[in-house]
Amino acid sequence: MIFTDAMTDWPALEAWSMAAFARDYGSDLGVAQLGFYDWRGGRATTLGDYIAKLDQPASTLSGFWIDRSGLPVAAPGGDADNLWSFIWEVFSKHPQLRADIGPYPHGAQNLFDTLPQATYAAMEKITQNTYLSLYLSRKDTVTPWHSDLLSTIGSLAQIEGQKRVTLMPGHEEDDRNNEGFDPEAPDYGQFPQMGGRPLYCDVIEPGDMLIIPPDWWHHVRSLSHSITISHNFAIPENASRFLASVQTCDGYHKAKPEMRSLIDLAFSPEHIDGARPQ
Ligand SMILES: O=C(O)CCC(=O)C(=O)O
Ligand SMILES: [Fe+2]
Repeated sequence: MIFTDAMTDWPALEAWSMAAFARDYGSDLGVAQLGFYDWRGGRATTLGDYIAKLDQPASTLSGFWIDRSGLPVAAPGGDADNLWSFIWEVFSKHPQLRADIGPYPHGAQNLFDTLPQATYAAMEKITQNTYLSLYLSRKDTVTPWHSDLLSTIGSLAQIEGQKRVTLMPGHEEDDRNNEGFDPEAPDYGQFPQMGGRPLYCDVIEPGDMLIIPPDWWHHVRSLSHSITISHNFAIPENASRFLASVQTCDGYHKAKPEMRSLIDLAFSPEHIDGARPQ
């Protein structure tokens, strides 16, 4: 579902652009990443250089290659020019920019917005995931077919440029071997479980917010250089599914009992019902 009026009050829509980021934060360090779920390291470089060279091969970027554990390497594994996106820890480096995005639609009760800071931190640590990211993507960057982690709701808020998104509703029994499917060139011989299932396709533009229901599969192609905020969250309706997924994480079993109980409590039906607006 695409909301065309969900971001009208977001200062980011006016204030953010590749040009403004290059001007204000060009010397920030980050990684032009190779691969999405097959993360293969990338080019450690500056934001300014990444933006200045959006139309040039990745090998011309200043800096050096790193592998998936972050160590310098002479050459990257695989195709060096097939970059995914630039990862820049924007909200920890510049917390004031957090005020430029939101509010998210009030209709959905985003449980992550009301978590105490310690609980939010415990959740990120236990699940080894970040739930709010900024993607700076080159034209033709492809995010391959996947469903988002832990049965969260996904949202893509488009700030600059266009992206084409193809989606398919989740289907638990059949979805174990979906990775690798290419909806731009579907091979139903290799992926028979996908046959006959609907694919939805649309283009998001600046000001559009796409909401991706839990466990829906999706593929994204940047049609131009593009700025997107990706935010995953839970609402009361999928809180128990989210909690059940968190409880299967390795980190959950390794975490201290106090940390586990912060999460258990925050997403328990009693707590959520108690916090529901009357
Ligand atoms: O914007 C993109 O390229 C894909 C984003 C996405 O699917 C995600 O963040 O999970
Ligand atoms: Fe996704």
